[in-house]
Amino acid sequence: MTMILNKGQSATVRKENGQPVMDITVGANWGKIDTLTNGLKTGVGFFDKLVGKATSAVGAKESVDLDLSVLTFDAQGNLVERCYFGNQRTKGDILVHTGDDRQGDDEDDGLDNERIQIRSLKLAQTTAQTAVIILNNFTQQPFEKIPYIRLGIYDGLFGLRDKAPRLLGFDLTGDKHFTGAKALILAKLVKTAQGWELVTIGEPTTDSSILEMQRRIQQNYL
Ligand SMILES: [Ca+2]
Ligand SMILES: [Ca+2]
Repeated sequence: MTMILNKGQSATVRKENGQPVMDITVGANWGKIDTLTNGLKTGVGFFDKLVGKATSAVGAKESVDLDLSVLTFDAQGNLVERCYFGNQRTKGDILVHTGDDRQGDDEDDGLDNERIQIRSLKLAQTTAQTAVIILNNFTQQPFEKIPYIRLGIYDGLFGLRDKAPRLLGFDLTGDKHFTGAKALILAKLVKTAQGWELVTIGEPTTDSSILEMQRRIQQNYL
């Protein structure tokens, strides 16, 4: 299932058998920016080509450092844990990050560049009431400059190279809702008496850091 993420949209997701989602993995796949294409669009002149700028730019790509993170909060809205590039394993390996990709793909390989496993059963035994999945851009290019950004939420725990059954897919490529955006609040898991409920959010933001996003979440999304 591929869902279009609209601003402010939220939908509760359950498995096909109606059970709430349990252990899940989230992933992000994205590409580098083709600087030659962008350079031509912004007007590399004939003289530039003669002196070799255009030639030297052939095959040159600009790195894009997207960062996938999961932040957990207690019932009072206090931060419990941050799983991100700087803290790849939280206590008890409840949240596990596959490692920081700081570049993006040269060519679309169809594989996620970063993934985070969420052990929901173990998470339920902590004070965490909400787990929020976010994506921000460390290198700060707006999303519309990035050739593709695809996100997935998978049913189960998977490493970076594992084939994973998708509960949800989100394709931000060319989506005008994300023009100018540099970050995204993707979805949240909310603890209920019946288990965790997955609620999509799809809110684009211009936040430049995980800390800014954390504050925004604490003010508006818990
Ligand atoms: Ca990264
Ligand atoms: Ca990839």
